Amino acid sequence: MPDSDVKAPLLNSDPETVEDVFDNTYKEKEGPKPPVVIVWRNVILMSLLHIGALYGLSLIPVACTLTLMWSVFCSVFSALGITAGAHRLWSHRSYKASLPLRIFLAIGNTMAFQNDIYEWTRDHRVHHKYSETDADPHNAVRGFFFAHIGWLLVRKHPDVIEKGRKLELSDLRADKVVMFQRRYYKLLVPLMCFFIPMFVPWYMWGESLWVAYFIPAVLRYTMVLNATWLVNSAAHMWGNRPYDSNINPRENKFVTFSAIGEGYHNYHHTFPYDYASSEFGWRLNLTTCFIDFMCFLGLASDRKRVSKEMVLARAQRTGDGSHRSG
Ligand code: ST9
Ligand code: ZN
Ligand code: ZN
Repeated sequence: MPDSDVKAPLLNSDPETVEDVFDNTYKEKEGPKPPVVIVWRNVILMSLLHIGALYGLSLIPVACTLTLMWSVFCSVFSALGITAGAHRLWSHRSYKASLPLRIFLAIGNTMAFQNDIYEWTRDHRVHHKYSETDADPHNAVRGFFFAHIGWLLVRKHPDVIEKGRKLELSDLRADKVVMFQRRYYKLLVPLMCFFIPMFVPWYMWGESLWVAYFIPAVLRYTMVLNATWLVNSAAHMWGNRPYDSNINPRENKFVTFSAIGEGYHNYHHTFPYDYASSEFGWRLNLTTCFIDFMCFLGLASDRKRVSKEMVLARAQRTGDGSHRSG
């Protein structure tokens, strides 16, 4: 792995560090919890989306090979818009990206349709800072279903909004790409998430509009959504905790595989500023390969990385004993 510009980790007091470090001074409010308010519009839309995706699965045998290849391309492109974009770049600032790369990632991110980058990042920083508490948007203590999809079907806990409003987000407001995407999001999402994935196979190689809508658009969107949600659900419940056994996030191989490198979640919550989101560089980590390739092309720089010594020391101090170096 090229590491010419890989930097030592920043200290929490470094001005470049974003607010993604766990705040152990926050205490959940005592007394009864606020009532759960179901948003039926979201329940209906998410149900229809998942029924459409199941139908899309049944159409795979009649789809052109090129359509299936295009669906894989759209999956990887939209996934990178989340992993390399909203997550490692905008939420954690774990490396720097040039304008063309930020535009590329924002397009992929819009294809992924997981709320705009500003909203995604705000929710994600609040997730790291108040993990597994009322102020965590997808608090995994409330169970697998809530952490996976349930949190998008109900009104947020007031503490999420209260704590989220106090976060420092000026870096996002200063990024023209982020603010442009936010401003035109309602227009750009139907175009990038549904229309383009459907139009290309129909126009370029004569796929039926029906198949082109249900496979590269609906099925691909639903699969990337679920792969992402698994990081919040499965990777907060099942797996080892080699780096910090005091926190819930785990190392989960299945999630790592399906979320192109984002399942090393015990490592990630312990060292959120590491651009590789893992101790092991390229291993099962397409996102890290992509960021390194962008550095090679001169489109990215300043990758932050945690040293081996620091990882080992932390694993010995707070890990669950399952750490294997190398
Ligand atoms: C989706 C997101 O799926 C997925 C994110 C997953 C994150 C995973 C992270 C894991 C690590 C990375 C791994 C990546 C792996 C990728 C693998 C790929 C293969 N702070 O929202 P409202 C304010 S989206 C501060 O309506 P309600 C807000 O600004 C799917 N303020 O709350 C507003 O204020 P104002 C598609 C906040 O009413 C007010 O509060 N999208 C915060 O409770 C009300 O906001 C959907 O389905 C905050 N954190 O409704 C949309 N939050 O009025 C779903 C809110 O002043 N969302 N505010 O502007 C909704 O419909 C609603 O948000 C709701 C809550 C019903 C869920
Ligand atoms: Zn994160
Ligand atoms: Zn997490």
